[in-house]
Amino acid sequence: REIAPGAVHVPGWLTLDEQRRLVGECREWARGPVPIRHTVLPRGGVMSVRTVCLGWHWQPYRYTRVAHDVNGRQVAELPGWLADLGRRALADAYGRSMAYEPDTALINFYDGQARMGMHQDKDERSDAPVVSLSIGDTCLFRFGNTETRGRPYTDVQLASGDLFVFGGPSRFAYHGVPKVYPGTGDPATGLASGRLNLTLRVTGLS
Ligand code: MD3
Ligand code: FE
Repeated sequence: REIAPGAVHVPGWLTLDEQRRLVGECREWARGPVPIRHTVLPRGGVMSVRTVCLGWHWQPYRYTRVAHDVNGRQVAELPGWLADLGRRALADAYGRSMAYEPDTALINFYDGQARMGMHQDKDERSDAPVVSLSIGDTCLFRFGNTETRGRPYTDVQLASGDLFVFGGPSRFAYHGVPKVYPGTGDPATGLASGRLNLTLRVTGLS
């Protein structure tokens, strides 16, 4: 389950009930105040995933409270219960409880064609771990290294309910999602198709 130092995969961590609740909440969060959108990159590219943010709004490549790139509204707050879930996730993955105060969640929705290229997450001013929860269709997740976008990397399938924590030396590793496998999710989660990924992060901003 430890894919690399600080990178821990816990398959099937979320119960079906927890997944159903998260799918329902994601549906609400996707409606606004800042609706879910395809992020437009500074050079004009459009990301194939759709993203909605809580706490802080991510726009490449910084966090703001106000969504200048969407509708100028302030993003919804990060609910306390979601930060609690993040603490429980971290404790289960690492086998010990730690202080952890995530202040933002990024929720990505992948349809069957969506991908995420290899990148590092370095817009946060903190090296606190990232907690990732997957719901819906299984994907191919590529976990690389901190030096280059390319090899060596480890390919892992992330299925519905899986938890992944990225801390320590893995926090700034390259990673991406080269493929989603349509039709592999359980409709009982409430998600008929596609994949949801929730990440909890500490921005280090105030
Ligand atoms: C490893 N999301 O939102 S989650 C992202 O499935 C992102 O939507 C992917 O990469 C997704 O930035 C991958 C797993 C993940 C998230 C954050 C990480 C892996 C990470 C940060 C550092 C290292
Ligand atoms: Fe990332």
